[in-house]
Amino acid sequence: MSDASPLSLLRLEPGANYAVPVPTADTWWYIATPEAPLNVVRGFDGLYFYVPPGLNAATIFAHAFSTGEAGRLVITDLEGAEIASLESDFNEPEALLFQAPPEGALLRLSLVAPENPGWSLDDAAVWLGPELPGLLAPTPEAAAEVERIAPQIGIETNWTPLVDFEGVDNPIGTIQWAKLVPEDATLPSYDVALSDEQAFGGEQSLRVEIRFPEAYAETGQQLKLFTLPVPGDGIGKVRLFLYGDGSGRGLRVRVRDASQEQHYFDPGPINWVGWKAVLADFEHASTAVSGGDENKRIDGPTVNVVLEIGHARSNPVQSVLYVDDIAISPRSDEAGEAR
Ligand SMILES: [Ca+2]
Ligand SMILES: [Ca+2]
Ligand SMILES: [Ca+2]
Repeated sequence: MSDASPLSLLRLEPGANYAVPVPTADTWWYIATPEAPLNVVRGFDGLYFYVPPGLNAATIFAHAFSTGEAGRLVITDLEGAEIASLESDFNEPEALLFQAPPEGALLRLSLVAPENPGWSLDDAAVWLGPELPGLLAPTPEAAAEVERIAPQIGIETNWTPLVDFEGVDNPIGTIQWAKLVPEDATLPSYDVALSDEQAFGGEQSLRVEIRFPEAYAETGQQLKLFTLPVPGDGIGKVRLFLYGDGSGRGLRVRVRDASQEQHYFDPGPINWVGWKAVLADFEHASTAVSGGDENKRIDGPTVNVVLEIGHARSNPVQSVLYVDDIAISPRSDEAGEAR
């Protein structure tokens, strides 16, 4: 090397015999979203993230697909007190569910070696649930910036809770099959009720059990759950949490606006087990609109949120699902007015 060459010193820490460039900017973030997970080798000890206000709970996922490779996710507050942890082989993506302070918070996440002596920590992917801005920061100060920068990169943080399924009154007002079911038929059947068996936030959620006969012939059958009218105007996104059963059932989120205009969003099949956020983006994604005032805007003052749960022959004959914490965010072009 000649004397004129710039000299960089890289110190290779034991257990991390590779180097990653550290940005020269004052603050920077790792992307850790469901679409773009943070892929790490041998974990990390301390990255910071921002929990927006208005969440009762939130999720962080890890996936260490190789057998024997595992890890331990640990969430602490900034003083180091543990909030939640999960040790698993993470052979399938698995969520650590934790209680979130309703006022929002800055928290610290680590992926450390598992305590199980038969497991080791090596390759793993980590991402924040879709209810959280999917950015991990090297410092609390950088994490605090996420509230400001998240909207600029399309991450919604401005949620208003609508329905939490607490209390005694069921906010589901109407339940219908899409295809007529004969009155004397015992199947298909449904049982939809408030339940304390599972909750994403609080103590209760909505339990939805549906049963079909073997070899059910009707195609395109769906169970439709309509909320009672809930306040909303200029809605951009609807978020809810659904405890999936891995059944692969179709799911559709609909909003019926005050003019009876129908807005449909298809988030894909229920192919997960456990709690997961479902995000219905009525503003940006390709959604179907029909009827009503045809202005392609979700107009208030009140709307009905509708969940449509499908059945196909490839699906099991019975499912039990849970729904919790429905929230809305305003259209981006109206967000200033709504704040
Ligand atoms: Ca594994
Ligand atoms: Ca609840
Ligand atoms: Ca409309």
